[in-house]
Amino acid sequence: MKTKTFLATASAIALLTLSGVGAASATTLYADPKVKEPTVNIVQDPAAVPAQEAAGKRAPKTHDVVLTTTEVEAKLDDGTTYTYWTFNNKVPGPMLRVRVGDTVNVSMTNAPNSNMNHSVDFHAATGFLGGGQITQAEPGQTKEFSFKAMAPGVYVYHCATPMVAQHIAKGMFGLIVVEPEAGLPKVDKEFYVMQQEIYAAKAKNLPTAEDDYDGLVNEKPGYLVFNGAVGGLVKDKPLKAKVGETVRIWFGVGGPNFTSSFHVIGEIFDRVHNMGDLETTPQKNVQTVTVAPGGATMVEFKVDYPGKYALVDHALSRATKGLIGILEVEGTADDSIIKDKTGDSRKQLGEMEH
Ligand SMILES: [Cu+2]
Repeated sequence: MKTKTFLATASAIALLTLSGVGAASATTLYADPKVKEPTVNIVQDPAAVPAQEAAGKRAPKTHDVVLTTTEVEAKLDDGTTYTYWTFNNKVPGPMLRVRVGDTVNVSMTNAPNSNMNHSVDFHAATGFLGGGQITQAEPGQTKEFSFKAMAPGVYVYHCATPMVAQHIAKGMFGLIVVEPEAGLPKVDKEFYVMQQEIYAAKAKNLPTAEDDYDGLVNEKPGYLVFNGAVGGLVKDKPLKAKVGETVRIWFGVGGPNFTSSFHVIGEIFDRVHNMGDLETTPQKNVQTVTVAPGGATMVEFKVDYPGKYALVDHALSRATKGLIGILEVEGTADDSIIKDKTGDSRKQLGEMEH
């Protein structure tokens, strides 16, 4: 019954806000209460970053971006599934990469079996609510528009169908990088990580986490995660690098509400492009970077020592709700960088996985 109340209230709010297109229809609005099975793995691969172009100016290009909005049952935590709303069955949706001056053609289809309307708002686009005004799509509909990438930066895109906070919290967000005219310096490894809250709770002895409307409006999430699921970037898809490599993390916050204090335990960011700005000289030697909901950053560091590093929001109570990821670094240890003189390090590395 919790789901029914949640959706009904959400659609009532939808009628009062923005362009007013919320739920699809009364007959398809309410979720089937039967036990649901996971159908896909929604955890976005942190290595799924579009290849970097060679640095140097080039003529503008046109990019075709095809997005499908879906509603799928997937693993949220061990023994727990959840109904996600996604772009292309992944959380976050696909990372997109263009260069300033390029044109982006967006074709967004709302899957025919969706129960809700969906849409997309690109923070990199100017006008028409970033596309949100154009792309409101009922199940089965396709909406198309194009925009010019006018300003370099790393930007969030997200569903902009009321209740927008609900659509974001259920997984509908991603990043688009608009590279400066001359491109970006080469690095050895690039990763794509996004943070979100999930407002859901699991009833005792049930395998499915159900949406928690009161939690959503009062900003009390049941879960906080990187790339969609608890443990998604720990056991399922950790980040991997080798000693000596330069690592770049494209980090964004879908939110919808919580600001991240992004930190990698055991590392220092050599360079931080704060607030998604790719043109200003980066800040150097930063421990923790603040990233707003609907905001992003680019951080870079060289990995100097092997082992496991933990990606966290340094508001560390959130780690207890799932907000932790692992960067695994292979290579030869250099005792001059750090040295374990008591032998406790092995034991503690194991603990990081829980
Ligand atoms: Cu949506």
